[in-house]
Amino acid sequence: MTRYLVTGGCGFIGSHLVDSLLADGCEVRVLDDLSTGRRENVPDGTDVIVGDVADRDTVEAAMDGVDGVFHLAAIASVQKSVEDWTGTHRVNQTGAINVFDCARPGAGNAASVVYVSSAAVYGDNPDIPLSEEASLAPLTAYGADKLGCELHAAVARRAHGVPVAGVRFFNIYGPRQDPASPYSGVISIFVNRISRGQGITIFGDGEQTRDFVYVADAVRFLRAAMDAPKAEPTVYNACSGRQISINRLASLIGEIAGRPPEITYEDSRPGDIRYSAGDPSLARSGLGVQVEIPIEEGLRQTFDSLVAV
Ligand code: NAD
Ligand code: UD2
Repeated sequence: MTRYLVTGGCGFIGSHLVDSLLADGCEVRVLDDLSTGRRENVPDGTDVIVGDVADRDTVEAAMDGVDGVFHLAAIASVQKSVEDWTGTHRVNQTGAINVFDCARPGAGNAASVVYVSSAAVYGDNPDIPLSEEASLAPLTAYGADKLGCELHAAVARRAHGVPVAGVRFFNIYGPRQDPASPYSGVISIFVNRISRGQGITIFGDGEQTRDFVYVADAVRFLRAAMDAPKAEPTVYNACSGRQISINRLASLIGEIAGRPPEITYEDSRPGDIRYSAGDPSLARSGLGVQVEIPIEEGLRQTFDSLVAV
C-alpha cells in the first residue's frame, strides 16, 4: 500500500486530496498546524500530526516511512505576505525546503515530492494564456516564495536526486474554501454572500479576469503529478485556459441563486492582477490531465454544498 504525507491536508485543497487518496486505498498521514485548516475537514481516524512545517524535526518525523509527499502547507494569503513578510517567508519557503531536505535519498525518508506553486509567479503578465515558459515576475512576497519553492525543488532534483514535480495552481474554488476570511477566494465570498441575500463588493471595474479551476480538478492534477515520471524538476500549470471576468462571475452566481447580486464597486486592491489565464497544454501532454468541470458546473456544486450546510 502506498503511503503519503499531505502537508496542509486539513486545508481547503489538501482535505479534498486526502479524501481522494483514502478513496483509492492509500495510507495517508497529515501534517497541519490548523492555522487555517480544520481537523473536521478530514475523516475521523485520519493520522493527523498537528505541527509546524517550518520546523525541520517535525517534518522529518512526519515523513518517516512515507513513499511520497504532497506539500500544500503554506500561508495562502497574498495579503498576509504583505503584512508579515518574514513570517510568511518562514512558512512558505523554509517549510518547502524542509520537505525537500528530508526527502533526500539517504536522509532516511527518501520520497517523491509534489509541491504546489501558484500563478502568482507570473505577476501581471499580459501574454495570456500564460505557458510555463512565460516570464516570471511575481508582484508579491507570496509569489516570490512560490517561485523560490520552484527553484529549491530544482536544486533538490539536480543536486540531491529527489524526484519532484510542481503544480502552478491558478484560482482554485469549491467546497471547504472558508468564506469567513476576507482574503478567501472570490468565489467562496460571492457564493456565501449572494446565497444569503447579502451584497458583494467588486474591487475595480470587475472586468479583471481569472482562470478558475474546481477543486476536484485540482486534485486530479496533483495525483497525476505524483504518478508521472520525474526525470526533470518540471512545473505544470493547473488551469482551464478559459478566463472569466469578475462581473460575469457575479452574474453567473446570481443566476444560480435566483437573485441578481447587489454589487458595490470599490477601488482595485494594490497589486491586483488585471488578466489571468493559463495555457493548459503541458499538463495535458505531460500528465495526461486537463480541467473537466466547467465553471458553470463547479459553481453549481459549490453553491449546493454551501446551501446544504
Ligand atoms: P488553506 O489555507 O486551506 O490550506 C493551507 C493549509 O496549510 C491549512 O490547512 C493550514 O492550516 C496549513 N498550514 C499553514 N501554515 C502551516 C504551517 N506552518 N505548518 C503546517 N501547516 C500549515 O489554503 P488552500 O487554498 O487549500 O492552499 C493550499 C495550497 O495551494 C497552498 O500552498 C497555497 O499557496 C496553494 N494555492 C492555492 C490557490 C487557491 O486558489 N486556493 C492558488 C494557488 C496556490
Ligand atoms: C489567488 C490566490 C492567491 C494566488 C493567486 C494566484 C486566493 C484567496 N488567492 O489570488 O493565493 O495564488 O490567486 O493567481 O485563492 N475580488 C473582488 N471582491 C471580493 C474578493 C475578490 O472583486 O470580495 C476580486 C479581486 O480583487 C481579484 C479577483 O476577485 O481581482 C480574484 O481575487 P482572489 O482573492 O479570489 O484571488 P487572486 O487572484 O487575487
